[in-house]
Amino acid sequence: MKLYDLALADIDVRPSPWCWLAKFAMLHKGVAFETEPVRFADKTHYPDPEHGRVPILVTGEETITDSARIIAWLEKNVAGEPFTTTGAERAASDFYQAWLGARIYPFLGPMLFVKVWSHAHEDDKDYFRDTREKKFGKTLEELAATSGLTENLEASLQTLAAPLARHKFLGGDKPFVADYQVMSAFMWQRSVTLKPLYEAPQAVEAWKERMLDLFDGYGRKAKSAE
Ligand SMILES: N[C@@H](CCC(=O)N[C@@H](CS)C(=O)NCC(=O)O)C(=O)O
Repeated sequence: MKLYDLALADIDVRPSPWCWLAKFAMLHKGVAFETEPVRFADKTHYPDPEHGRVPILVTGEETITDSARIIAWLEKNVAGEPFTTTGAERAASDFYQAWLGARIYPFLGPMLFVKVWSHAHEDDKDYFRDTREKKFGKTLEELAATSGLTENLEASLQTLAAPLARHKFLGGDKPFVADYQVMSAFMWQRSVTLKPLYEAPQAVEAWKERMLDLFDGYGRKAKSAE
């Protein structure tokens, strides 16, 4: 199976949180796969240029776009450890995704965009800047200077520390899909810098280390631009 994965100027640096979610999902199911790096601007190498977004999974017979559809496809077609076993887990996964969208990405994104831009391939720089600045109506530098990013992010991580102070993983004794959803945001950060950008509670840091150790250290071995 081939997973199309976004790359920066260094082809081994893979920033996309949605691609990270798909990679964790493949690893969780124990599926052998290779990744195919693609750039932001040139969509001609995407298996579905019209869709123009990654991750895209090509299985041989099927081309599946969107991380949520990839996860649903894996759950249906691949035996092995399920991502969720109960309705409560599926509801919790929906909650974490909404929480990421409301309480993590709005603060982490503005912190990271300039860094992603600075490490993007020269051919991608204008495209990345233009698309993000149009979306947010501010320059990347203005976004990075938004007041309260650190404070807001740190407050959100205090919330994440509540389950992680009592459980090894968000899934309890073992990771379930929400662990991958949340860790994917931190893999985005890690792909551009290993330097600390804010303070995280000890319970969150310890969980991150456990997540990096999973699957023979797949996340830990991933290359960072800085
Ligand atoms: N909902 C989609 C989102 C995919 C997405 O937005 N991917 C971004 C990378 S994180 C992308 O392909 N960006 C290419 C671009 O900006 O043109 C999913 O979950 O797969």
